[in-house]
Amino acid sequence: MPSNLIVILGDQLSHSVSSLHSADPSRDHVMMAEVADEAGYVPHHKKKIAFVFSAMRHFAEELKEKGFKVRYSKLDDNNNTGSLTSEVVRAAKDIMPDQILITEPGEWRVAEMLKNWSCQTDTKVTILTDNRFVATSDEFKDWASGRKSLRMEYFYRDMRRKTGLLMTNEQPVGDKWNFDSENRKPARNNLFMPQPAHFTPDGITKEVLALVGHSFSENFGDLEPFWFAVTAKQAEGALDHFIKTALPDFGTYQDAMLEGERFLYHAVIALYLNIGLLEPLAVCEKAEAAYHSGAAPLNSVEGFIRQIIGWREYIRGIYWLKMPEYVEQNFFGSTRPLPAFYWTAETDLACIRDVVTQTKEEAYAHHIQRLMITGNYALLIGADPKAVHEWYLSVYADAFEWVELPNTLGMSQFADGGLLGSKPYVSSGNYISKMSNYCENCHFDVKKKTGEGACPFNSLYWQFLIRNREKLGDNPRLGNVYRTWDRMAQDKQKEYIESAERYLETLD
Ligand code: DLZ
Repeated sequence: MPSNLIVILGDQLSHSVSSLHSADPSRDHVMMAEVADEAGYVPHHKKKIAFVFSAMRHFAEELKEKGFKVRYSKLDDNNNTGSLTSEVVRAAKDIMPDQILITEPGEWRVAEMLKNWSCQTDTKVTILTDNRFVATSDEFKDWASGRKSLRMEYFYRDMRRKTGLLMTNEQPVGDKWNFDSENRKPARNNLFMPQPAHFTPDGITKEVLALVGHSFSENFGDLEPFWFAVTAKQAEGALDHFIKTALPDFGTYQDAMLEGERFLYHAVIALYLNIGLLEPLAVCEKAEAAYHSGAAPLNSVEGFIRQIIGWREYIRGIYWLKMPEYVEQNFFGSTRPLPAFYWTAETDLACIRDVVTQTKEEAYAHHIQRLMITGNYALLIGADPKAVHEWYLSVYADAFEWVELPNTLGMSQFADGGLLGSKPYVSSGNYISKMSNYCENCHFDVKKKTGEGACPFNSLYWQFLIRNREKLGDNPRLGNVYRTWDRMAQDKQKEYIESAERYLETLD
């Protein structure tokens, strides 16, 4: 049998990953590398870098315990050459393997990089399918081919059939595929608020925190307190804790927002799934078991499972179907730079201040904060979608391009012109006021539509729809909205447009 150099990337930290399937500790070498290029291609949040490095180091230790020879480059090793490619070249030269083995990377940029490895090392490179997803990218391409519309719902139903999750005799449990009509309730302040499981940094994590604090001192975000899980065992604990304390109300309050309540009933496990500490199917099976044992209701469990085998898989399929052109999409031709307060949180808008502050402190915000606060605002002001994408990719610990890019560019910014979503996710202040308590302590008045002191979302909402009417006017889901505008008195329309334009000038 040929000897292998098995390359494990920072988001491939699963013992079941395909590159390790037939690995033989007595014959093969594993290599992992902390490199400046991966840590620096966008200005990642300090906590995100610490999370990835600490989980990588823990995974390397686990492999060593299994008897593997692990060649691990720490970021501050003297001979670390700073890129994945140059570290692979260096390792291949020292180890002289018969072949280099790697599971396909999650990101197009890295997949391109890999194409040069064979000639740069003069060694055969074998790339294996990533088995940690329910559908392979080729299966998704087959599903997508010939379809007029690529809506998630039908793909999701196929994934339910494929996995058998929440199915009885080919029928969905509860006789419906989707229970969202029972979800989306606003939260009240006096609700019991569970918190995600916290883990105390051990020696390995402390060493990483010192390294990141020193090497990335200028990066965005607070490094400490650091409480993320960094091993599969801890991540499993975080999942169990979520299922016990928050899953029952996950569905009901999925779209709610409360100032200072950073996690509500969300799982905060995407970061663990996305680097391989949790397996998607095993996660869903645990949630399904909670439903069958009566510990969690169907609306919550179905909504949770849909996020994982529906949305997450669908988004990955779109990424590989549409890259590399996808990242360049800009349907509205938006060019405005992202306001500085996306990094500083220094703004009078209470909702943005709250979301950016928690993003800075936690490297986390939940999906409705990302979609309807920072995403909504960026879309309304006409921010450059690529700048918005780079912000999301940088600031969230769970953000890896395959999942973040379609969510940001497609779902949130409608920059793909409606491939992913049937209409842009924009709202006035009214939606924010209904779903949160942000407006109660805001400098701006959400009830005031235009003029001094009015909530900017109100006029920006109409100005966005009007300035993009040529592109959106035929959208059937916006028909009512445009009819409301057309019925509005002309002087009121003028006030909205002028108010928004005055506000936008303040951003210039
Ligand atoms: C996100 C990340 C960071 C910050 N650092 C590393 C690293 O030093 N070494 C590594 O192998 N991977 C890292 N990653 C994850 C990679 O960027 C990831 O493999 C690609 O995004 C492909 O999905």
